Amino acid sequence: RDERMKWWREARFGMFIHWGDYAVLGGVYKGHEVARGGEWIMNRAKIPVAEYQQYAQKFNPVKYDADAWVKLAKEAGMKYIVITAKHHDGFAMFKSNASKWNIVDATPYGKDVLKPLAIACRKYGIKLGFYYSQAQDWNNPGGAAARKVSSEGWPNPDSAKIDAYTKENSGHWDPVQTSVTMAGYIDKVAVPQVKELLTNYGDVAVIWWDTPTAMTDEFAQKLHDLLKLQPNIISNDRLKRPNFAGDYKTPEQKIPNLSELDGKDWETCMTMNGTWGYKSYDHKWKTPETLIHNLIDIASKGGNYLLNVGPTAEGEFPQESIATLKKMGEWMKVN
Ligand code: JFZ
Repeated sequence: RDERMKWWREARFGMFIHWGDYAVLGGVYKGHEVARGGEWIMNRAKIPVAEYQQYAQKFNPVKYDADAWVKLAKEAGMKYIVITAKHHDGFAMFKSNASKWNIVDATPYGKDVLKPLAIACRKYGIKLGFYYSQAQDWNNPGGAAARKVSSEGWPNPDSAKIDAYTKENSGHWDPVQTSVTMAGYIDKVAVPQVKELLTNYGDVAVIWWDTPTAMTDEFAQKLHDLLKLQPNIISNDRLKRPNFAGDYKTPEQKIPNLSELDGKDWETCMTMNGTWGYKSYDHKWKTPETLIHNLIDIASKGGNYLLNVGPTAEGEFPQESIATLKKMGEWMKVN
């Protein structure tokens, strides 16, 4: 394990990328600004599955330049990248034979975006990791949905009805979501997709699980068993608690106090503004000074800093993120 963790322990700084179909909406649904993370918009606004999938028609990241993204990460002093291969909306950013709800089959762009990223990472000596939402999946039937009710930020005239339905149906809002069991989803979608991710992209350094809603130990074991496909892979602690602890802890949006540290490996992930997935109107950018300060604080306590970028549906990093990363790079060069 120590051998496997060596590069990670020295890395200190990485790039998180939250990118998916939700970038098309950019935090706005039917003219309303929907609260919280842009990547949660389908759930917050309780958008029906068939309607949400229409937005993929507008996902056409023709400006995507994997080489430029990785080069920028490298110049900022980052040593690894973790990208959302599939977030809670179930949209696969790669060619998948397990579900048509993927970037190749469902968008006019028609290309796998992970392939060029893997190539660029190899070129620049940056480690590549995949975020995979193993439990929550709001589009592939059988996937879980967080048991949150209320359509925040979207004044739906039917919200009382939807909230009642959601409460009775384990967080779901569209009948199609419950047409398959979760076991069916795990076997037919999650397991084959993780297999695809761990076989088709060369070395995968990290798998970043998230929100184990409704996971069982049995489901977790099936996914955990696939890690043998990548003997050096490192995984976080969000597959299923407490029996699948992974290799490191993931305090989110905060830096632990010295008294909270217990000698275990940890990584703090953070946004540069207030959202993970792109939001057109979130201008609350943290300054490069703040982020450099965070990096120093985290590094001095032995942790890693995973700093997020939320690209647009056209395939570009927000200008503010680019400017900040360049500033951080300048600072890294002299320190
Ligand atoms: C999850 C996701 O729901 C979110 O969209 C984003 O991808 C983020 C990185 O991870 O959100 C969480 C997960 C865990 C905690 C908080 C938000 N937590 O443990 O406090």
